[in-house]
Amino acid sequence: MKINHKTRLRLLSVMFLVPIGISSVQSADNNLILNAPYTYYPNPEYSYSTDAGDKTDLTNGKALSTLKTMWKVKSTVGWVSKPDVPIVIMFKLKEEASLSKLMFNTVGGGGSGIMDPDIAVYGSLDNKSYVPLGKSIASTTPDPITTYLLKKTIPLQQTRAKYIAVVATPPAPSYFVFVDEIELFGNIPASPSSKLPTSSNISGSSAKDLYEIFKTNPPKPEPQGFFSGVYQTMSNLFGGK
Ligand SMILES: [Ca+2]
Repeated sequence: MKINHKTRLRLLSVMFLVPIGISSVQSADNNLILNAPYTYYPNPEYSYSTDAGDKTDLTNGKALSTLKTMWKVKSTVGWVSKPDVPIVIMFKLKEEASLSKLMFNTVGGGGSGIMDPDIAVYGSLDNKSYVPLGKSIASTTPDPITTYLLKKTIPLQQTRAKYIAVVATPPAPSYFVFVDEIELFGNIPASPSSKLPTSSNISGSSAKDLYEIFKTNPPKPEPQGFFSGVYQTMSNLFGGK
């Protein structure tokens, strides 16, 4: 069979493009909240960092990599909280996703009273009931001199969710929360095997709703991914969806 030039080009396209297409389907996780809007409660109020950019600073794809004094730059979002009072930041994804991890770019060490906060992550399918997905405990032993940038990673066990709440609880002595980027890695559409309980005893539809809950009942220090792991195990045992 004689193959003309045009046909040869088509064959070459198929040979090279098909493998590329397959590899993109199997690609690594994406940051699902890059440039995405978000809500928070309470409003940030730390004087050196608070500005109109607080509405976009957390998902603009820019994270500090050299400065150690995160709280002095406008690209940061900062809160001065009170003992055991959380900061709640919420995201709505375009569709349900399988989530692998959340990364919270903050600062710690203890210098100037700056400690990294506890981070608890909750997920929901309906924005009515939220389920704990994972947690990262605050570092211990504050150093009165040292500060450093810190990217806290919370594994999310491929759990399915569309709505995400990040609950940051600042530790003593000064109760600060500083963050300049939050990244949420996973895949859309969600894997058919990813799961999330459809109800829980944490009910709310806004950052303020969850703030009111956790203000009086702070997130418990569960091991990372504990609840999703338990759910997956129970689901496998009882054939749940
Ligand atoms: Ca800012």
